[in-house]
Amino acid sequence: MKKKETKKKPASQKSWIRKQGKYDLEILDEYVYSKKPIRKPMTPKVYREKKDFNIKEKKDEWIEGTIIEVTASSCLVNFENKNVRCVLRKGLKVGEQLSKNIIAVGDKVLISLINHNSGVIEKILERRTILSRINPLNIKQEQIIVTNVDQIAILMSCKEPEFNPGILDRYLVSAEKGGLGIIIVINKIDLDEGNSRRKHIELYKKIGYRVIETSVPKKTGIEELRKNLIGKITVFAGPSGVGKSSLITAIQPDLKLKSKPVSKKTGFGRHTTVNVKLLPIQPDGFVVDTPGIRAFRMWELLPDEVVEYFPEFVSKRNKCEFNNCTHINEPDCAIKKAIESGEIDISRYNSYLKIYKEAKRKFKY
Ligand SMILES: Nc1nc2c(ncn2[C@@H]2O[C@H](COP(=O)(O)OP(=O)(O)OP(=O)(O)O)[C@@H](O)[C@H]2O)c(=O)[nH]1
Ligand SMILES: [Mg+2]
Ligand SMILES: [Zn+2]
Repeated sequence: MKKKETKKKPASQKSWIRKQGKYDLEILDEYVYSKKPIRKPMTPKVYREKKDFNIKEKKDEWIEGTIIEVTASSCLVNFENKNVRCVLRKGLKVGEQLSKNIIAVGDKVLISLINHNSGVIEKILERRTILSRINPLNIKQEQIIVTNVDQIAILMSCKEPEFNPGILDRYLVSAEKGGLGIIIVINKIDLDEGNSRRKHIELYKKIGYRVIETSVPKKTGIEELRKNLIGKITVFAGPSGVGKSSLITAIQPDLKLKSKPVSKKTGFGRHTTVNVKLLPIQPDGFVVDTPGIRAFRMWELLPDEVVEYFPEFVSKRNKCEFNNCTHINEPDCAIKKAIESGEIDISRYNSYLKIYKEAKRKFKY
């Protein structure tokens, strides 16, 4: 139940939101899928090399690995199913770009070994993709969450929390913008007695998305999902409580990720997962469990580009009467005609409208 608003709104909107305790949550919720390199990366001094390890540069002995975890003073690099704790050599470059010793989970690196369980990172290889968010401590800064992600598994549950097409569409737009492979996972099908998920599944399959139905207690769809993860880095995303951690644990039981029941009071999850790690799955591949997010806002999305991220709109938009058609009020709009003929679903169009208007509002400032 929503509490009745009693406090008076102060002059500054920001301070009001902060007082209400909403501010941090909203900023933290700002996930972004982007391929762009970071201009001004955060350079925590903890990443800086403290000692010189007196290892001669023997490039032919460098081993390629993947950073799976970053801690305060070092990081964990995985290669050939082994984990080695590594520190950074000074003045490292990311690809050809000098980026002051910044490393991130997902980075492909070349390391030289000191002994069987420790080493030094000699080189960070070019990043293929970057998944980032706004730095919660400095909203002008972008912060890397994980790099080199191949695909995203967007999880929605049938119930607890209720399936929400609007949120799913926001994740989809964001993933399309980042050029990631997409798997829609519909979890908790054991709770969906009336098979209400069917219409959603048909809609997204028709658009061309891969859709996998799963249930953790009934072990349905787990194998199918695992097959889709082999050889790739896959991020699991979706609102809190939909079962991301439970599903990853079902795929790879030795991971034993924490999960908590959704709150009876709010019907939402409890944001159980906090830090970002790459989790190795057998026989080959990694998954990333992310904290659930309640709200989802777009960042750096231009109003006119929104339509590009709705695949079923793309082939239609050139047939509009006006070539700068926004598909809202213009006459002879091919997208609106497609809604009338049933080719485009109204719920997808409503999502388009919401995201477009949001982008437009932001674009003004
Ligand atoms: N009935 C049913 N419950 C499930 C299923 N999958 C997960 N759950 C339950 O849903 C609750 C939340 O699961 P989590 O795995 O913690 O969800 P999460 O998405 O990781 O949540 P955050 O870490 O908060 O983002 C737990 O009580 C799970 O046991 C499922 O397929 N069916
Ligand atoms: Mg979790
Ligand atoms: Zn149009």
